[in-house]
Amino acid sequence: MRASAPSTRPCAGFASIPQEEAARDPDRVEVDDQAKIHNFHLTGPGVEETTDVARTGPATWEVIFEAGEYTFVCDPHAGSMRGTFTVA
Ligand SMILES: [Cu+2]
Repeated sequence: MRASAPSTRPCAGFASIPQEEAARDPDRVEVDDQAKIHNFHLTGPGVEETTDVARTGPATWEVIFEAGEYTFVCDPHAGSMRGTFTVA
């Protein structure tokens, strides 16, 4: 079988993926949940991760942060245990 040189025309399925986005490595978020009455719930552009309220111990998430505002909250105590940060 003879291989041909790749076309310079982009393949339709990949044409919309920006080069810099395709090459990005995920960030690692490490959570150490030390109580059975709390959790850690992180949401924002492209991210939806949470620990279980009744479970304790470490959790590691691989996420790709995008520009925008992210919120972290303890769901049972969302009125007081919460915060935000912005990814520029
Ligand atoms: Cu809590």
